[in-house]
Amino acid sequence: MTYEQARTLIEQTLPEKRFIHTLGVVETAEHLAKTYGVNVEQARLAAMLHDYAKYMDRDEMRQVVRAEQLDLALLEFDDELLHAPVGAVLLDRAYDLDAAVVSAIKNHTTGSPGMSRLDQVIFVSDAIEPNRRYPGVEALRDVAEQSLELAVVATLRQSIQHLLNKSVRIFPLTIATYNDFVKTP
Ligand code: DGI
Ligand code: FE
Ligand code: FE
Ligand code: FE
Repeated sequence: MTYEQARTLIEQTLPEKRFIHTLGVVETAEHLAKTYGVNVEQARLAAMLHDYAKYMDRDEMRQVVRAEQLDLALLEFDDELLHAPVGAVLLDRAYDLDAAVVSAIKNHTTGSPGMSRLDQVIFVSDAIEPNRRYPGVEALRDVAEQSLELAVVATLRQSIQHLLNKSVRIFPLTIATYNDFVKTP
């Protein structure tokens, strides 16, 4: 699948506000990929596709988790977690995509221990793209200019803190990713 094909698909699939967010992720992912020596074409494509399933029906997504034998633990946590792995598997089935791109889409919400540099670029770009506005986003943008790994840790710290403040359950993979990226002394 080419970037232009992906762009057409996403423009037709997502509402305008989410499409604008997506274009911001593409811009940031391209910049971070160039900065950290990650494949720019893969970064742009993964960024364009990352929220493909964001507005899919909840029960349809839960059905995909079962049918495609994704992690069943996903069904016990916030439905917001589903769009990443479900989008990845649906796109993988429907289009010819590099495994690296599929992985970056799959891991963009929770991260994953040992995730690739491409995965890291998409994970961080999703959090800091220019349309994002929340307390602390400027500090995250600064860290992302210094170190990709430290930006992953900082992004996880802010998102785990946000989840704690909301008193919602935290998906174990999110914590596992945090533990993996915070290096032991
Ligand atoms: O799809 P986006 O809005 O661009 O961003 P995203 O894919 O990072 O999704 C963020 C949403 O996922 C947000 O509503 C919080 C939720 N989320 C992320 N990690 C966890 C989580 N929710 C729970 N309950 N537990 C998590 O570990
Ligand atoms: Fe998302
Ligand atoms: Fe995210
Ligand atoms: Fe997103």
